Amino acid sequence: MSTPTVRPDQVSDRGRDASTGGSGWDPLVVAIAAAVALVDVVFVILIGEIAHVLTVAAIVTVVGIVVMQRRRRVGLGILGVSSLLVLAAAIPFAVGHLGHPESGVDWSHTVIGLVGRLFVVALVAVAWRERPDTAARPVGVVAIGLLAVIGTVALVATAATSGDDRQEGDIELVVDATAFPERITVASGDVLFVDNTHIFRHTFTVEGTDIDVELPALQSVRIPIDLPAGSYSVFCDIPGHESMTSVLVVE
Ligand SMILES: [Cu+2]
Repeated sequence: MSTPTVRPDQVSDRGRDASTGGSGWDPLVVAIAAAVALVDVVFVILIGEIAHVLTVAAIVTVVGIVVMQRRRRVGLGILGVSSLLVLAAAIPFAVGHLGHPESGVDWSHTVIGLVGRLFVVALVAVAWRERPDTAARPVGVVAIGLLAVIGTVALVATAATSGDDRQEGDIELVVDATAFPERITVASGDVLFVDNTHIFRHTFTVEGTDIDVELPALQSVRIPIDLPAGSYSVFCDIPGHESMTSVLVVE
C-alpha cells in the first residue's frame, strides 16, 4: 500500500489559515503598508497632532501586520479594508495638495499616501488569491522607484520655487503655524508681505473678494490689498485648517 505524497507547497504552517500557506506577495504587502504608516507617523509628528486619524490608521496597519503572522487572511483583510477606508477619507484633503509639489512635505505625503495605499489594496487582492508571485520582485522595484521619483519631484519643485522679496512699505505678516493673527490692519492699497515659515502650504483667502492666494511652504508672497475700507473675514482654504481665520481691517 503506497503512502500519499505531499508536496512542500501543500504543507500548511501551524497557526496560519488552514486554507492558505502564504504567498511571495505577502512581504511586499507588509513592506509597503509599513512604509505608508511610517510616513503618516512622521507627518502627524510634524504637524504636532498625535491624536490624528492617521495615527489610528498607522496603529491599524501594525495590528494588520501582526495578525497576518497568525491569521494570514484576516491580517490581509485588515490591511486591505483599512487602506480603502483611509483612501476614501483622504481624497477631499488630497485633491488640493496634488497641484502643489512646491510645498514638498504636503505633496510627497499626499502622493505617497495615495499611491502606497493603492498598491496595498491591489497587492492584498493578488496575495489573497495567491496568484503566482514571480512578479513580486519587479513590482517591489517599481514601488521603490516610484518612491524615489516622488521624493525627487518634491525636492526639485521645492528648491525651484522662490518667493517674493519684501519691499519698502510692505506690511509683514508671519505665518509660523496653523494660525493667523486674530486681526490684520492695513490701509487700502497697502501690500501684505506674507511670510509662510511653516513647512506646510496655506492659503490667504479673503471672503467675498478675489483675494485667494497660495502660500507655498517656507515661501513669502506679496499680496496687494486693493479693497474698500471695511472688515473682511480671512481664512485658509485647506481642509483641516479651519482654525486659520482672521479679520482683515482695511482703513
Ligand atoms: Cu492653512
